[in-house]
Amino acid sequence: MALLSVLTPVLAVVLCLVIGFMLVRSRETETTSTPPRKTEGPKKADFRPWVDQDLQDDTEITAKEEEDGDWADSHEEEDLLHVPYSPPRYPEETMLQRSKDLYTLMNQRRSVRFISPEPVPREVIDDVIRTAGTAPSGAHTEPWTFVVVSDPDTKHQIRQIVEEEEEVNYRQRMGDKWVNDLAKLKTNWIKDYLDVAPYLVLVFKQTYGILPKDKKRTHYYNEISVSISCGILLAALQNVGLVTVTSTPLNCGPQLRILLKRPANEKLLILLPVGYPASDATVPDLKRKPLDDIMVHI
Ligand code: IYR
Repeated sequence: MALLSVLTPVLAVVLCLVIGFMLVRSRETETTSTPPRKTEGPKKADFRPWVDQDLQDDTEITAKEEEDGDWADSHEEEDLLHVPYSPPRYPEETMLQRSKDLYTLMNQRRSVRFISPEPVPREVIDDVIRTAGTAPSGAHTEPWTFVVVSDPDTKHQIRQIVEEEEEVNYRQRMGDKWVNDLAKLKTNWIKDYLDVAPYLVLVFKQTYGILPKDKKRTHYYNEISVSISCGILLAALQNVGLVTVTSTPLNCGPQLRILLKRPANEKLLILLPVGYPASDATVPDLKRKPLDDIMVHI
């Protein structure tokens, strides 16, 4: 009996420890285990990090680092003046004409893989990039960097990186289904245009901004913002009669970022070779979906 009364507090402590340990374990599994997928995202067996996480380039920025970083508050930035805004208003007839003219122009846009080496005026490229920079962005953070490359050596190094990775992509990473889906486009890992095009524009999304004193600034919706700016860039190129192909070289982002000496907060979103179309350029005879297939009017 005496032994039992001595052991009771010991047993109580042991019991508390066991319950506490079990609680901590169950919390850990809740936070670390992935939630069940509702949609048909890649199954565990299909998980291909080089495809699914290609844009993440998280080699240098870990979530931990982001949490620990010194983030700026918006009140630390200046107050913003609001000014009157009155863009031109057109008569309906003019609106209709303009809507048709822009559609006709944009409907002529094609992804072109055969680009002429003919030089393109630098000022035109500057204006095209300026135009891309007019895109809206989350909290007006303008989270884009357009790296314009005309230096032949750098273009060649870009080509070497891209072709080396793309060969592995086509032969192994992309898988048979993807490669078969692309067969009709007659693409492969040989990318002459990376040497030939007078300009390569590598568009980087800034995953966060860097303010004075190394404070970090949140770049809300940075990928959507930069994607919109790319759309405007494509329209601006079409407007001046230049061509490009929206290439997204899988698994090349980190190497290209380092080659171009871009900081770790920047991740490659798209690579655009830019120039006039080659005189013998061809494109696949693709058709676009009719309006009824792309628009729902309620
Ligand atoms: N990035 C490769 C493969 C490729 C992928 C898609 I999706 C395309 O629409 C076209 C090509 C390449 O550039 O060849």
